[in-house]
Amino acid sequence: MPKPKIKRRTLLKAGLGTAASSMLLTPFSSLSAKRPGIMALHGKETDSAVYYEITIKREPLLMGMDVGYPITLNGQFPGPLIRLKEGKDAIIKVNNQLDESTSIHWHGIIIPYQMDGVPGVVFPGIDPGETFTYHFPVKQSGTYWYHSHTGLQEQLGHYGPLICDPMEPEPYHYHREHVVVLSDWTFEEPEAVLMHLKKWEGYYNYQKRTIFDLVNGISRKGFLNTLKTRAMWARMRMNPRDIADITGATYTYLINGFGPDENHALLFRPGERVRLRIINASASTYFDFRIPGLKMTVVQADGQNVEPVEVDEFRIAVAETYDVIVKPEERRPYALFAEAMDRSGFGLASLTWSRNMPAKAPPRRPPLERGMEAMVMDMKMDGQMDKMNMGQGKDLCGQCSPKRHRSYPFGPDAAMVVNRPKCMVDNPGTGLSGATRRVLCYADLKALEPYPQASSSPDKTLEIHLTGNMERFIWKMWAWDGKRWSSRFEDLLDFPLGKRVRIIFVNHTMMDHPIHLHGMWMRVQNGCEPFLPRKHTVNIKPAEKLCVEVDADAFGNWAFHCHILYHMHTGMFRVVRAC
Ligand SMILES: [Cu+2]
Repeated sequence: MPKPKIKRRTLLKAGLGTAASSMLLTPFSSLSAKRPGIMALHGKETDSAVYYEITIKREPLLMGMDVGYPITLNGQFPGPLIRLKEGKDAIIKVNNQLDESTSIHWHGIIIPYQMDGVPGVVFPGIDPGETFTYHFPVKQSGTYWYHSHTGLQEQLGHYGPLICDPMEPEPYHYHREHVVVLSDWTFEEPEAVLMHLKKWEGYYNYQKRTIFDLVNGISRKGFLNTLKTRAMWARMRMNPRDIADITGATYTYLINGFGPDENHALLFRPGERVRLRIINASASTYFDFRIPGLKMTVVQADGQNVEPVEVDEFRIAVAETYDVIVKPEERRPYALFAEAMDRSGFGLASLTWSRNMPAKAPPRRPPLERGMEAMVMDMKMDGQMDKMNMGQGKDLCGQCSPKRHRSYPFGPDAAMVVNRPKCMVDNPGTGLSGATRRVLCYADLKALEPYPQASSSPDKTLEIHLTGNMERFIWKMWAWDGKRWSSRFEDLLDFPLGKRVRIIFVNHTMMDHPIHLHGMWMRVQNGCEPFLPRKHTVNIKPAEKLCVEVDADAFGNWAFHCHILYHMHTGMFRVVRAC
């Protein structure tokens, strides 16, 4: 077992000594400068285009009280806010001053494939010292983001918010807006993080069960039941608390680049309607986002307008965005509280009327466990069949069932196989279902416009089976096209241009996976036909089947992958060919 490392929080408690000693090791005078948070990038605008320039570097920066070594964009971490205009071209010159290749991908933007920014798929990347100019028409509006698609650079801070301002007025009103970029930061090099994950799957999981949990379980559930449940988890070689691969053991959770101790303040005046554009730019963290004392009205998901829905909390998967409108009436600070899904830490900022009035974090909730809710009927584990009879959820995606395969070709790629996956669009996720407060789920997302030819049946159906082996840290996207299985990067997934493709996702793992399709929208089959919401990233829960439809309307090769950086990097990545 690797030695637990000293937690950053412990270091912080040691006070100035730590900061001072790191400063001695890194003699850079600029370090004392306070990070400004998210700043809008200044550019040039003409009648037909907006022009920006970005320079990418790696440089030391004071992160909280420690010195980090992030990738900066125009000297900022996270990168600056880029505002594009629907109807005008975007012309963005990118200078690479790193000593390695880099790239920028415009996440969620419908774009000519040559400008999509994925090295090895659509372009060779931007070499050190080189410049690449992105030039594309902006045909959409809403909240998005951008990030590196090279190696593990995203974990180093190579990301920022992106807003496309609409041509037409939006169907809701607000007095002011704030961008809220959620992310995860580690002082470890991302390559070291990946090495730790490969060597020992529980490396960052300090919330493993203790003997006290066992005694507790026995008194609640009885001796036999407790042992049975434990034996089941042990047979799957998993821990019920493996909710996230990487946890607060190494991560500091950030809002707009600021840690929970840094009192990042976003201002309001009582009575104002405030729009929050919430972006999950994490490499690996899902957040449960809430503002205790305030209802949030969700008006956009992944940059697309939805029928307003009032919630108390929502889970935001990696790479998703939600826009909410809140109306704080009282002269008091409200906590923007982004709790990591596994409860190992949180991001905190204040929505406040005065910078001197920071909000306090609400009480923490206990660590999550993958309950029986995630365990579906019969699962094949290491060749054994386990039968667990549980109620089936409502099947809102109806006809979208995968074929009943007699066997799967996954082999050691899959630690387990889910034979009867469940539709879960009306379930907000592990640990959130059954709550008395209102928590958003996909079934709540209703597009404002019906989609064209909603009733026409798909021209092609593709099953995407997500598999994982946590012990070996191998993650894959297996595709079944009705004739054959494929899982290799080189095997392109054919989307006939101009046709409608139905994708049925099946998650055979015990983790959530945020799957992102470049270049084309996915319409989620959530029971709201014909008002299905369009998304660029869809979360697939453990043992879930989720169905989406894609109109293959964009020529080119497109990346299609899990947006958990370390899953993508170790194999959960495919390429779609639309032609
Ligand atoms: Cu994944």
